[in-house]
Amino acid sequence: MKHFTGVCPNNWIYRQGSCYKISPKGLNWNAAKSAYEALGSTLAMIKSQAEQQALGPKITHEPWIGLHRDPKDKSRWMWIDGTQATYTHWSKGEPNSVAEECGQMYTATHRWKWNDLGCSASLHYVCEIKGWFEFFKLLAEIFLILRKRLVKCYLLRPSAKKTHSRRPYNERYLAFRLAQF
Ligand SMILES: [Ca+2]
Repeated sequence: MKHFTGVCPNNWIYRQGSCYKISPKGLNWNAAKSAYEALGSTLAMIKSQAEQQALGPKITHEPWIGLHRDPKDKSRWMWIDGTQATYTHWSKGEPNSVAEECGQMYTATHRWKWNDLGCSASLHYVCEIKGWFEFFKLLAEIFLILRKRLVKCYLLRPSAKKTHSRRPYNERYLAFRLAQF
């Protein structure tokens, strides 16, 4: 994906289809959560080992991530989009206190592992937005799904005596065309 250096705003980091930025100043977890929402970004959600490995080495300042304890069951962790955290990368012995309800990522000295921490602490934080490439890919997918449905309706219409040979939905072709951007 090295060709898509222009997919993120200036000074954001592009990794695995998303853009990330570490805030220049510290806030408590809830204030950090709100800080960039108006811009369409969220606190970073790290849902796979691949994402952790791609993002981890770029992390400084031991920032907040978009991880918090489930208010209905404090033993469980969830991401700010409401999904349960199935992949986790806790530091040894963490999470270590139900009073610590928010998640942060350590830096290189702790191999970018995670820690639970009281949400009122003032930390830098990592924001995430989807890269423009992902946005265009989503638009193209929606277009192809709609197109496929329209073609299907046309073929099923009883009065339609002729059918046209149409290019089948082809993911490889889509990927090829998107790579031309
Ligand atoms: Ca802790």
